[in-house]
Amino acid sequence: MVTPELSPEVLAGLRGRVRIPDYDPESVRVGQVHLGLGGFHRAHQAVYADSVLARHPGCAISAYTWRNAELADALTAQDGLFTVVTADEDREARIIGSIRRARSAAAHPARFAAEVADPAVTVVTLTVTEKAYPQTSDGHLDTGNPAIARDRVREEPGESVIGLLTRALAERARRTTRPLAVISCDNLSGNGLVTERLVHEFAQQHPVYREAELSAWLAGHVTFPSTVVDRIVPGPAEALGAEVRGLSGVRDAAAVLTEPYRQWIIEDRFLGERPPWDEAGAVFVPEVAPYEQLKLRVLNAAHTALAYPGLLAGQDNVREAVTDPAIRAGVEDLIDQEIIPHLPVVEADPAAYAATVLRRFANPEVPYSLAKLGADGSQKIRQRLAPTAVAALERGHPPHRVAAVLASWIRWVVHCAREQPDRLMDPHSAALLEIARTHRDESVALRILDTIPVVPERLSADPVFREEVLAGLRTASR
Ligand code: CS2
Repeated sequence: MVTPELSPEVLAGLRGRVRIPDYDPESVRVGQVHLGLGGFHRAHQAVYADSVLARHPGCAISAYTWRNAELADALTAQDGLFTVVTADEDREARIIGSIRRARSAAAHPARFAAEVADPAVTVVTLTVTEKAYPQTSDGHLDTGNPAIARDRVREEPGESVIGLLTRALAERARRTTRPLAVISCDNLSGNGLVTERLVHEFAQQHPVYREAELSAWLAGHVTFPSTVVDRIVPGPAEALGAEVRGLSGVRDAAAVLTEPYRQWIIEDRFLGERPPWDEAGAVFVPEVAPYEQLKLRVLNAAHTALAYPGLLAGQDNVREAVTDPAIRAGVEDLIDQEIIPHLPVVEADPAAYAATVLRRFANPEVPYSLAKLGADGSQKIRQRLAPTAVAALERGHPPHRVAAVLASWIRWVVHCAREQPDRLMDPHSAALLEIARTHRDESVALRILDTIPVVPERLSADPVFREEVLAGLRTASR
């Protein structure tokens, strides 16, 4: 017998086998536009929306991948339906119906802009990764970024996320006065503030939007709440398709596996309606900073600290790295000796939080790939580890554990340059490979510190920090 594809027609027949939407997906309306439709969005924001749609039928999502047309087509073929499998003992499978439309933004930029301009839309969410927010070392829009530079002089920008988003907001300004919230769900410190600043700067620098005084309009109609999102969602796994077929009896080309834990903290900064995601467990707070510092500086930093030693040891996923005694000891020392002592005051118990995080990393059901974790190191180190080193230096403590993480990333760059250049995934990979090929030993590290903005200048120019990075490289090579 041919296994049927997931579709609205088969949904009712799945009741009892898997959890299905408690509303009719075909009768809900889009109130949210999302950019960055990957596994994380499907297992996070889409689940929150799914949980509130029965009571709030205007909260469905129109989601855009950045370039991946294949995924958008696969979801469209399933009428937006997909399965989330939660990796706990009973492997719950739940069909999510909140994504009503899926397209690629690169292929449909005008459509994206028109949807953001729709007065029924009250919120735009983004999961576009750190590199989509190009910043100079002092936090301004990086006009040297090639996509930004080209978008700045295009009548209809769309090559960069910031350009496309600003274009969509300009369209909204022409169409409605209803307020909108743009919510970045990326692992950046002050993600709302960063998005707001970059969009305003783009609007001020683009000739048409400057003329239209878009920035002033934005100030009165669009807020950019900061958020902290947390859920470990490993990349696509081949075995998942077969598991979903076993659980629900249907084929699903967009199924996603996730750990049970999820968290969404959102700054309460809305001019209009606030999305009712709190009914699904999201928490609105006046200030996200304490949550953000804990999550970025402990969880994300530990992830990054595990990635490079693990990759260099030939490991495949984070569980292998966190259960390797030597690598684990290094991360525990980093957390205990440098991260926790230099955290700003947080309400939670950071040591208990860190212990939970390391347990989550060791979950055998969630094999998060080190290749994915190690990608975009230049962006991640800056966000996750640099603030700890800055705080340590301010108190006169040489941050040798953070420097050791930077050293392990540099060793990974050198390894890739020598043996597997394709494995270095980074917006700066061309420059990094070039440095690693044309410099020797310690001068590789110094050249990287001098030319690649992996840490703020406050660190890259600091003699103590530079010496610590070199010491980290020497220790590793002994
Ligand atoms: C990870 C994050 O890929 C990465 O760099 O550190 O995606 C992490 O899994 C999430 O932030 C967890 O919430």
